[in-house]
Amino acid sequence: RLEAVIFDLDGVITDSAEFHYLAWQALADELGLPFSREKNERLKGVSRMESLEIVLEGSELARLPEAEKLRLAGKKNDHYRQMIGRITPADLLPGIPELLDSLRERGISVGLASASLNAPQILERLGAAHWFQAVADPAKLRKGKPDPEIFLQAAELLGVTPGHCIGVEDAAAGLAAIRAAGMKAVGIGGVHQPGAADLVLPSTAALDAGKLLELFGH
Ligand code: G16
Ligand code: MG
Repeated sequence: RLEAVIFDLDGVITDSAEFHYLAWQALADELGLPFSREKNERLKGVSRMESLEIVLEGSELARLPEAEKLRLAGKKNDHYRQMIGRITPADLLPGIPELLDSLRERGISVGLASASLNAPQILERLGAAHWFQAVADPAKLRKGKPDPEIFLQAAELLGVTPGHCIGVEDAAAGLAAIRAAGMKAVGIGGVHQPGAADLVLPSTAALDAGKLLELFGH
């Protein structure tokens, strides 16, 4: 029986990737480092400090002491927080409000498994916090996606068995995390390897409760 659906945030609930991109671009410009949309693709679903390592790659700044790196990550986050201050409920991706309403009507629990430390504020800005019974805390994790830890933490907070959950993700590392957690995986975006997910949909507009229930034979 399907008991819970656990969502990734960026790329599934809202498109915060664009703001992450602009914030990293601003930091790279300040540091005089090259940065591009191609490089930004590698940052999706990756933690802030791991993202910084990718941004600094190939530059002598990659050898800075940890305290300096934390300061640079903080600068990126200042840019990012300024940008997410402009998010409104209109930034929910297509079909998401309808899906979350329908899961609630059916008594299916909803959780969030985002690597972003800013996720609670983004849910507030989107007016979406009321749909989520649990939000995993990435600060409490030892390992990021593709490790299953974040999805398992969300399931535990919801009090559900992983085998009765579906995880929804746009990134390959996130789909790997869902499958390693023993959950059914739904991939958004249509660029996923065969076998990466139990169901792949081109966008959130194609996602509905009926398709999720079908994965459990309902
Ligand atoms: C998101 C983004 C990543 C970002 C990470 C950490 O993950 O996809 O690009 O680096 O969160 O964000 P923050 O700097 O706000 O803590 P997800 O898991 O929601 O796709
Ligand atoms: Mg994502």
